[in-house]
Amino acid sequence: MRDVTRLPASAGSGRIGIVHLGLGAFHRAHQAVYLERYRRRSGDTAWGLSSANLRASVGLVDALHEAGHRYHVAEYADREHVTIREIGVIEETLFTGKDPACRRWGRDREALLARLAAPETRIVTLTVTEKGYFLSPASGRLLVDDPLIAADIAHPEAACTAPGLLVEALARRLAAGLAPFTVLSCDNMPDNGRRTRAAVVELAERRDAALAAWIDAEVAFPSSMVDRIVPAMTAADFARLAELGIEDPNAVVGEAFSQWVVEDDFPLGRPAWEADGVEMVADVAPFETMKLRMLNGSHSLLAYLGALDGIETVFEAVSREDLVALLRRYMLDEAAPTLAMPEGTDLTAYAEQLLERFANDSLHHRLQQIAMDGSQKLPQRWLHGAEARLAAGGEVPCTALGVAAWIRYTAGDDLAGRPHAVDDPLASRLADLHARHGGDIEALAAAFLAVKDVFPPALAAEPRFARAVADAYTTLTQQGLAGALGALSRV
Ligand code: NAI
Ligand code: CS2
Repeated sequence: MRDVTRLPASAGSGRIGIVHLGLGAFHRAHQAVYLERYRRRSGDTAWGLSSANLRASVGLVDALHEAGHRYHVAEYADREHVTIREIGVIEETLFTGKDPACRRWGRDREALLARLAAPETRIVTLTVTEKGYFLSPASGRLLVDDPLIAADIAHPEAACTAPGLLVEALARRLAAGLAPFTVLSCDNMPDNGRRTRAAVVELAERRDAALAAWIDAEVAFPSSMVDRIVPAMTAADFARLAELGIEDPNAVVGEAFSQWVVEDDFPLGRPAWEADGVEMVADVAPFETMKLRMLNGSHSLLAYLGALDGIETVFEAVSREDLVALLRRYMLDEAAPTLAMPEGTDLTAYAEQLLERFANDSLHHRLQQIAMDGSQKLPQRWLHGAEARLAAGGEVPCTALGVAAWIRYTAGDDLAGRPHAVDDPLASRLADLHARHGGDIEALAAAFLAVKDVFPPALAAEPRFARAVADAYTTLTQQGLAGALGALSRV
């Protein structure tokens, strides 16, 4: 490492203006970093963060508390250049999930609800993963039969889901005559503001129609596009940081690149963070769709195809020419034509920039991490684009190969029979489909395409797509990854 820049943390203030739900790696390396930059530049300390986990892990919540909420973010441009930032904007960490020590839910639930209902809280941000909204990925409707949502409907004051906590907090604000906070989703979902609104309003409707109407009319749910590759930490990451003198169990590592495009709709105000790199726009949808289909769509192709061939990381995957050729073709021929971008957007340059970012050899971004929750990710990454491309008379062979790889991946082992965990809310339902149709590829593909929470009905009913997926599955399982990519390059 030749070039190490170290930036000390801003001073804590004890003041909290933003509550965050989902204290994971990404929050620590993205939203907290923008706020840190803002505070260092402006000196404004009104926007401290209270960050909560509603699920794993209580360990991180308590470790950050012990560390005075200070931690480090290492931003790697490449192997030689890293910026190490200490972060001081988190003022409080809370845990409302199931405490492994006492096996009880909701250790800090009341503290979190009080924080959400406090007049100083003006913004609530979320990174609770796609499944944390409890929406059908394909339709965007609330999963009212999910046991946790059912529990939040039955006992709203003891809410355990993100939508449930937001509804309860907003009800308390309404009762106290306080204006509502702005809700800003920072998860990789299309129209993430509109979707979050749908989850919260639909849940509120089950409780009180007047509350639901107030939320729908008064609460701002701006959408945002978030981008920074922040893989889960590995032992090697901690060891590399230790070599630089950073012994911090709460540290996170990410790429130097970072982007945040936000719809400017904050009735109670917001940090003036434009000068710190946040892009404030009127409509985020084109940027969000571009990022989901090009970046995340490529990631998911690498994840399922690579994992089936025993490849471990994104970097290893893009060291293979045939996989890079697949990504270029997917991005330029299948994703880009479906995007309606503002004048002057160069999607070819964007695709090349993504390939460079994937080739960052300082990141150990495991394909298994990206492969997680495929049922929640596929619609926005591949399927809506494929539907549009087919409707316009185009072909989607790369997407069909990706879908075939995802189906094969959910069987729970790779092409050489090595087992892997399938971490997905629909895992057992998908395993059942394999058990029922495993020997009959056409029936298996048809059964997967009939999963309505994943596949849009028009795409599932498109015979060209069903044929392409079944054919790709056959090639992939009979000829392996190289064979399938070779066959694809000839059509
Ligand atoms: P992580 O594994 O470090 O953290 C996951 C967070 O989600 C934790 O706070 C966990 O408690 C919470 N969570 C998981 N399931 C939940 C549920 N059902 N209800 C409530 N909370 C739940 O993951 P990381 O890296 O922080 O990513 C989280 C999300 O951030 C992603 O799913 C994605 O939407 C978004 N994101 C992540 C990027 C990355 O590179 N890591 C980049 C862009 C967006
Ligand atoms: C990845 C993303 O885990 C995944 O599914 O595709 O989290 C990706 O790293 C980010 O969206 C990059 O901004």
